[in-house]
Amino acid sequence: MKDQRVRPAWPRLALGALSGALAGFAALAVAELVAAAARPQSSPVIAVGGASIDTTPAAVKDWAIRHFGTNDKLVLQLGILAVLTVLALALGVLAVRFRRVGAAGILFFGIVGAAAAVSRPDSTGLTDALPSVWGAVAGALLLYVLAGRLTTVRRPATPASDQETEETEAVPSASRGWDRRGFVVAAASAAAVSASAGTVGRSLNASRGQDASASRKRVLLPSPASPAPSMPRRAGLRIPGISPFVTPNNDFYRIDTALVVPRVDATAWQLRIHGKGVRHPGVYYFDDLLRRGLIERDITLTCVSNEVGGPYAGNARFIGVRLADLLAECGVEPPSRGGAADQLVSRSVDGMTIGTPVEDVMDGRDAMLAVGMNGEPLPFDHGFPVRMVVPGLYGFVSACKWIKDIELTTFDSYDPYWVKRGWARKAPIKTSSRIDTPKPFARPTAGPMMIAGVAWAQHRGIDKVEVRIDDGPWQEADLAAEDTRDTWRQWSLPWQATKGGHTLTVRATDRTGAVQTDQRTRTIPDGASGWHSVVVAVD
Ligand SMILES: Nc1nc2c(c(=O)[nH]1)N[C@H]1C(S)=C(S)[C@@H](COP(=O)(O)O)O[C@H]1N2
Ligand SMILES: [Mo]
Repeated sequence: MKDQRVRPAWPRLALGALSGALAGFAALAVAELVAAAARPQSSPVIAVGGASIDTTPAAVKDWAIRHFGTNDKLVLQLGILAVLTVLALALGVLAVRFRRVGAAGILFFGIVGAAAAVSRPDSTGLTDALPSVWGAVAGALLLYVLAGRLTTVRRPATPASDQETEETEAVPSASRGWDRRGFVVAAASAAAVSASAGTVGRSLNASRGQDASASRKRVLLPSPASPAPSMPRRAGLRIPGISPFVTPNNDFYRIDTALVVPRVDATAWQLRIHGKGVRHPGVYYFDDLLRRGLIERDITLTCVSNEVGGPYAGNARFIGVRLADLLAECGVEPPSRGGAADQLVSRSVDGMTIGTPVEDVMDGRDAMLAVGMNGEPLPFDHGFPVRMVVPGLYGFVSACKWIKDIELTTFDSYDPYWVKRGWARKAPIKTSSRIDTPKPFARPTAGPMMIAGVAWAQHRGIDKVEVRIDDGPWQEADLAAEDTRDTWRQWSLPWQATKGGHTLTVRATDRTGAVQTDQRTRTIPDGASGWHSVVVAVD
């Protein structure tokens, strides 16, 4: 039998693509609205994004951090939206001929989003599937209706029979063979409804964080029972271009896997301490912590993903509860005194797990559950209401933000998040130094200038910094006064710059006498090593 269908002409295919895009937009808008009303983390874009962060090989993630820095998450979300747009356009074109198939395609992606949301580590159950499901149903219906307008013949004589048919009838003329008015009305109303769903979702989302913001504003940090040793006046050099000794909160690097920054209401927060060898498991509330004698310390944090010369290190004044005291109260003993657990696993509200040696947090160093940073409650980005900070260890093995649970266990029996992805179980911070000024490829004029930067070897302390110009001898730099061995030290070296290209290289020696190695290693598995060099062209 001869096929009586009219092949859809390209303008209709284009309108099909438009329908697909509108349906995809509607699906996402409805999903965002439902997610905003329920839980922002259950939005399909966030869930799929989170799942892709967790399954990205360490090398790719490292590459993304290197190229996009802290914008990596934005790039990921834009990438997901780009992929969804292409899929939606394709489904729209498909729907011009097979509208059930097009609609089913949207439902299929809804199922993918729902599965991702339900299987996230911080999922609160099957209800996390709802945003994807409702979004997909809305998108599928819309595509079905729009594609219907594109394939329906409107019979002028009987307007009542505005009944959809699956393209089975021959149409008099391809250009007149579809319901223009119906399409325009449906498309315009869909766009309007989606836009308002998006707007309502936004404002819902904004108001959701209000309890958390209000609880943060109400926090009054007590003055510490044990204040930070007074910072030597000469800890901060006044050299243009050098990293300030204290990193302001707004400039402090942020590294985490959270696509939506958790906004935790401090009044509803609690921390559980339990596990192997915990004789008195405990639950602590935020106010409990504030009522204890707090310690205040300057501590330099460093990310293991920091490349040689990279920006992921910052120094802040933290205030919080000494972790060893809490653990002792719960009856925990370190392994060296016969304790059963050698690994402390901290869990965050967003499902992160971080493993820290129990011995390290109980060896007398200022490991703490921090509640404040540089004189204010922790910023949301940096873990409000409570995070862990352990001097001397990279953040991925110590600095759990938005912490809610501490479990004592063993390294043999449990691998936390990063270890499962190929990073080291234990990772003390490597002795490092960085040239802050001059910047790479700077073009200073010949004459006197300052070479300056920072060096860190947390919990060992920096003893010496040396700078080499081209292949010259190592020259000892001037060190700013040491605040504590848990903080970085600024250094500087005056230089008579001569015309031409020069390579400046820096290396540090820590207080154990170990000289920073020139052996270059990658950041994976336990941190980059090697000397930082800067090439300049002096005019
Ligand atoms: N909940 C949670 N805590 C986390 C992380 C994370 O991804 N999620 N990243 C860790 C890493 S790798 C580092 S380097 C520090 C960074 O802390 P900052 O963002 O406050 O600088 O947080 C640590 N704590
Ligand atoms: Mo990190």
